[in-house]
Amino acid sequence: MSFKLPDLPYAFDALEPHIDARTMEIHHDKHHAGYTNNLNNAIAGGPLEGKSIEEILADVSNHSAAVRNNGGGYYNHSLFWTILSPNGGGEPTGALAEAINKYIGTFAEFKDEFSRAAATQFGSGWAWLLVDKAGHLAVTNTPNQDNPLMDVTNVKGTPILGLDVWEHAYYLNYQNRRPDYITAFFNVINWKEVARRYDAAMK
Ligand code: MN3
Repeated sequence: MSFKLPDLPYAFDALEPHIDARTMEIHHDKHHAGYTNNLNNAIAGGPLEGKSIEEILADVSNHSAAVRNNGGGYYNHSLFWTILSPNGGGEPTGALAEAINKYIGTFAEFKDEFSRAAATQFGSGWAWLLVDKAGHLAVTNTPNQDNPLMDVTNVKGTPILGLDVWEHAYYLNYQNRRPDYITAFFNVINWKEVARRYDAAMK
């Protein structure tokens, strides 16, 4: 097997009350596990076997829908678990905070823009904060399991923060109230990890 389902870096109930334990368990053990298995099946014995997920996504337009959907699902959730933390919330500091101020606005303006991107993604998808090729920060959203690493997306770059707005990410606790889930998400963002990803993308 090429790709391995990463362990959650905290307990299923660690993010309560913002994200409930049952949702985390199903999301990680069923959904993310499914994307990982399906990606491995889709690339088994072919030219993509042994490539990094970043390499695969960079020219995903040349690959099957199974690779696009499951490769995206594998990558997106692997990032998502790391940018959540029971000790999260608050605001970023340092170089990341300065870049948000420079390219987006105040933290409150960033929160509004990111929340709007998440709320207005029709159907299933993701909201992103990314570093583009010029080293600027941008907010965007993508449908399904697409992400800014893919050559098929409009706004390309390295994602450093992502929010899953598929119903499977929030429906048990929030039902149709996606805006409440988005608000709660800000209480568990691991800004230390987002800043680490920002620094890595800027290197
Ligand atoms: Mn999901």
